[in-house]
Formats: sequence, structure tokens, C-alpha cells
Amino acid sequence: MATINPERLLRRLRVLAEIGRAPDGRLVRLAASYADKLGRDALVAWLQNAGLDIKIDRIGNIFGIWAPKGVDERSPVMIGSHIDTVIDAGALDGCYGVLGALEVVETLREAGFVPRRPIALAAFTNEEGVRYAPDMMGSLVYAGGLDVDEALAKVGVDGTVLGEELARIGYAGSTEPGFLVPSAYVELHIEQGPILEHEGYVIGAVDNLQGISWQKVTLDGVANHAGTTPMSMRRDACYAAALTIAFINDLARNSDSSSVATVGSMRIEPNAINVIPSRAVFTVDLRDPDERRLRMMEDALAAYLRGLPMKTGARVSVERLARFEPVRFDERIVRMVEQAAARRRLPCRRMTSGAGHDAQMIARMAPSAMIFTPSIAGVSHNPEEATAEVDLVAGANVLLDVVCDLASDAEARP
Ligand code: HGY
Ligand code: MN
Ligand code: MN
Repeated sequence: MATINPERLLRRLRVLAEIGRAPDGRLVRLAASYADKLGRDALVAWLQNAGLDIKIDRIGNIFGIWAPKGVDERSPVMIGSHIDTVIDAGALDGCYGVLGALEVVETLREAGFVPRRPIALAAFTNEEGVRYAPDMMGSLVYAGGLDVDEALAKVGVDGTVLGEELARIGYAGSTEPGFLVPSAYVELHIEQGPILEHEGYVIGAVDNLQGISWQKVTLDGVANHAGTTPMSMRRDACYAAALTIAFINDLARNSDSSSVATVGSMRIEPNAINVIPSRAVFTVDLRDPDERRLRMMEDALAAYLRGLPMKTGARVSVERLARFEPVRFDERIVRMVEQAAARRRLPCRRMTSGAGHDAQMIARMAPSAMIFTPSIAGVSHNPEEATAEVDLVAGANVLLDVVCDLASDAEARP
């Protein structure tokens, strides 16, 4: 059976993992940062070396297109993911899907495979959403879920404007997002969770992805002296935040479903040891595969926040940062993933994605699905993020087979 070039894929993953490391050694390639530019530049060089036609769209999505003569008028098979990272990231999240896609294209070209439709590799801007919300922004804009000018005007957590930053790093492209409507989209990604490893599977045929709700909560109290102010007279914003954070965590922990709740970012003002906090600002990330249950969690949080002023004297304001409903992927492509895994005798199971992905957005415009490989100890968004090399190669080979099926008649293989 055809196989990708393992050394080339693993070497590129190692090279990309070193690009954008901060002086303290942490990997931080936030969207549209200079570190992101360096990663983008490396990717574009690899795409050019592979002989692909490069396109950058207005939200900075990068495309490498292989359109043999006579097929360029047909809608492409699209494969890809993202190369921006979270803070203190691992080496594989997103990058594995982009470099796995490049490896598949190069393997097919070297094998003399002639696709019956173009194959387009995509690296989407700002999948992580850490600097600019919402996450999956580049693919959301590409799929028509967010106006490109509205996205370019987004102000980041650091006060910068996305459009200006993309221009500064040289990735404010001119091509209109959505210029290619894929016939299918397939994303290779690490699972970022414990299921595949725990149950002894190598391949996850992802048939659905859970809903995501991101909010920013601002609680305003009154600064006062930590020593002279009786507890009964305080309007302590941090105390109000602590009560809320405990409430939303307990709500998810005590639910009988797979709901999850995370407060990942928090700021206290004036942030001084002897001043009762006047302000607490924190983010709330709620997720559930079931839209009804996700809405119930949102409603419970809203009700709790309505009662907070009475309880703590804090004033409450909430800003919605992102809201995506659960997505079901395309049954035909999911089955192709399962059949490809079976042909390669790779243990495979269907599963839900706990994490958000670009496939969730592209599914709005094209039949889409994902291929997962196991994360060691289920760890991700962490420098310890790792996947066995044999599993990285196995996942890329399954992507190779599925792309062959999608880009030609099923029996035509290299
Ligand atoms: O938040 C997520 O699930 C993704 O990593 N952006
Ligand atoms: Mn990712
Ligand atoms: Mn991620």
C-alpha cells in the first residue's frame, strides 16, 4: 500500500515546532504575531517547493493548490488545519494537519497520481482565538459565517487590530475568502483528549463536534482598604468572581453529561495585596455535544449572574465572544476514514471532537470530516503534547487514502 514519507513529515513537524519559541523556551505563535509570520513563511516556502500555486486570502488564510491541466475548473478536495498556537503550546495541534496534508500532496505527486479534481491545502488564520476572538476565525470567515471586514476590525486582548497585524506581517492577502468551494474537506488532527489511547485505538473517525460558548464576564465592585473595611461593607469583585467560577465548575462537574466548563483567563484590578478588588474580568468556555444542554448551562450561568449583585454588591456585564452549535460531519467521508483504517488494519472508532476545529466551520460550505490520532496521556494545549510517531504516520496514511478516494474514482490508487 502507498505510504507517505515518514522522515519528511516528522522532520517538518520538528522544524515548525521550533519556530516562534519565546526566549523562555515556550512555543507561542499567536495569530498574526511576528512568530506566526515566521511559521507562515516556513510553510509557504514548503508549499512553493512542492510546486503548489499559493493564494493568501483577505483574512490571511494560506492555500497551496494542485490543479493538473483540465481539472482546475472543478471544485477541489480541501485538506488542512492551522499553524497558529495557544500560549506555551505543544508541537502538533493544527501543525500535524497542515504538514500531514502537505505530505499527502507530495506523496501523490511523487507517485504520479493524477487527481480528477484539484487538491487544495489550507492553513487557516487564528484557529485558536487566544489573541482575537472568536476562535476558528479564518475558517469561519472563509465559510461565510463572519464578514471579513468585521473580522479584520477585531481588537485583540493586547489592544491590537487583526487587520493591521496581518498587514504588518505581510499576510493581508487580496483573494476573497470562499474563492474555492471544496467538494469535500478532511482535517487530520491529534485527538487532544484521552479516549483513543485509553481504549487502544489508533484512528478516530470523527463524526461530530461539540457546541462551544465563549463569554467574557466583567464584575465591578468597589476598591477599599483590606485592613479597615468590615466584611459586611465590602463589594469585592474577586470574591464575586470566585463564587461564580465555583458555581459554573460545579454545574459541569455535577451534570450527568459530558458538559465541560473552563475559566481559563482572569484579570483582577487593581491587583494589589492590600486593596479590595474593584474589578474582575474572566472568560467562560462552555461546551456540550448537545445544543439543548449547552443552552441550559448558559441559562444557569446567566441566572446565577443575575443574583450576584444582591449577594455581593458587584455589578455584572457579559460580552459574548463566540457561539458555535454542535456539528455533524459527512457520513460518506466518515465511512471512507473507517474503510481506509480497516484496509490498513488500524483499530478505528467513531467519536465526538471535544475541541473546536476548522472542519467545524468548513462543514457549513462542504461535506467535511476529521481523522484523529491518539494524544499521549490525553494531554494537549501543553508543551507535553505528544503522539507516537507510528500513529502520526498512520493518520497521515489514512488521510492519503481518503484523499485518493475523494480526488478520483475509488479504485484509482497510486
Ligand atoms: O478551543 C478550541 O477547542 C480550539 O483549540 N480552538
Ligand atoms: Mn487545533
Ligand atoms: Mn488548539
